[in-house]
Amino acid sequence: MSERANRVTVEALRTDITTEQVDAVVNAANSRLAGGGGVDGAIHRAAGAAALRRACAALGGCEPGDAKATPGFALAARWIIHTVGPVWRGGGADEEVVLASCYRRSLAVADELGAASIAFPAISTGVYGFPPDLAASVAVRTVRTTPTEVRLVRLVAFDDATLSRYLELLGSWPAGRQDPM
Ligand code: AR6
Repeated sequence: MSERANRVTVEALRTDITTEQVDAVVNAANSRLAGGGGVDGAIHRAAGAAALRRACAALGGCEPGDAKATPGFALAARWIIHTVGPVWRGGGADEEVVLASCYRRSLAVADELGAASIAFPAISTGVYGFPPDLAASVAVRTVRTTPTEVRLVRLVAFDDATLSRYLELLGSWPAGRQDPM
């Protein structure tokens, strides 16, 4: 697959993903889609916890590396794409493969929905313990090389170190923007 397989613009920024004005925001969920802490908790609170809990319950769970969508409810985003990252177990349990699958499958679901813009949190780098630098490399590599109809990908950092890593990987300090490849 060519590095030029898609014409996506990839940006990195530091923000609270619940405020993103994109077609779809990605949630770093758990396999029961039961809600939780971190970005999952923030998304549930901002979208409206009761409505989102009901919509998630109807999806019947989600395997690590897979992704499933609900409406965005009270978010500015029209959809929430719930993906389940790998729990870091030292690196020998296909964690990188599963994490790459989260980004790929989320883009595939975005394509099914017709979403043109999507914002990703740094999946698995919180409670699930995936090393942040390695996770950023997987994220950038995967969104750059996955064929998709999505035109804008925002990689949302919640801390300066993650933002710096994204910017370094995107090779565009300080703007954090990568125009069509
Ligand atoms: N906006 C953007 N990024 C955020 C936000 C926010 N509002 N809040 C946290 N982050 P985590 P995981 C960053 O723990 O590691 C949940 O309980 C955070 O700084 O949210 O995939 C689920 O239910 C970190 O860099 O997700 C699962 O049980 C990143 O989001 C479990 O945690 C991911 O951290 C999933 O763990």
